[in-house]
Amino acid sequence: MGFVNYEVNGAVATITINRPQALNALNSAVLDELNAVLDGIDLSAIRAVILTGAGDKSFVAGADIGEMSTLSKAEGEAFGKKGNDVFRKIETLPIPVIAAVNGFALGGGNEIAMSCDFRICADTAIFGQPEVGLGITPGFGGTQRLARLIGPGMAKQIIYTARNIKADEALRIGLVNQVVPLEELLPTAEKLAASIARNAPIAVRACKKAINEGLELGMDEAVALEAKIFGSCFETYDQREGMANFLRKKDDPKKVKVVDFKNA
Ligand code: CO8
Repeated sequence: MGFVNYEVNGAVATITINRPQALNALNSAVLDELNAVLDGIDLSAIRAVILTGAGDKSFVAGADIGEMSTLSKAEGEAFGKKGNDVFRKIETLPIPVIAAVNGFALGGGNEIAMSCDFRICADTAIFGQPEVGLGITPGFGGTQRLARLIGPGMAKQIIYTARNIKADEALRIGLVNQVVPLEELLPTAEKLAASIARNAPIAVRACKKAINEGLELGMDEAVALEAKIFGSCFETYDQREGMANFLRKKDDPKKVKVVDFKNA
């Protein structure tokens, strides 16, 4: 595919938005390809995904302003829905997705990063929602996810002022989890992904579901959902073997081994 690269290394897949001549801006073709790549992930083998941008300047510099400039109201709404559908697919992918933000994450770029499970970024990264300066609202989930992620007061300030945010501030306000030098970004993301992939996939997926779906509920319903998901882990190979391994280690430390979880 032309605009989106997909690479697999063991149980970790890396998706790279590859349109560096436009700072990886998202036009319809990029969104269509990304959608197809997400549909093609082999969920029986892949346990974590890294999402990044090509080049060392930009993660994603937003939705394509040229493509949007002449849209009608109906076309604007349809374009917003197209992006939202793809980003929701990322958010609800059964396995974790880590955004490795390697530069500009503006508008749709910040929005796609926020649809990932969490974000790490290069010290050169710049975040922002510049839409009001272009006469539009954030339309790929920004008004919703930024407020949920960093709180409505800070989200409103960032969105209304359209100001850019550097990596250190992004870390301070909880938009990203970690800042590293640019050259260490992908190795750090790969290490994180590998450490996730080593754990029981059944349990990791269940945690993602419990956190994402629980956040939509009141606390009584949320803890009931947690109990149900917790219960669903029992009688699985991964639960039986994970716990048996702990008990064997306790019995005899020489019996320490890495559990070969099977997602079963
Ligand atoms: N769309 C289209 N092309 C872009 C975009 C973009 N968002 N960003 C950069 N490019 C292109 C430039 O036009 C330029 O192309 P060319 O070489 O052909 O002139 C190339 O990328 C390189 O960009 P610059 O020369 O501008 O590079 P600089 O280093 O000077 O500046 C910036 C980098 C600061 C990132 C600058 O490019 C910029 O401000 N880009 C726009 C950022 C922006 O405003 N993004 C938000 C867009 S709106 C959005 O994302 C809304 C999402 C919701 C949509 C809802 C739909 C209804």
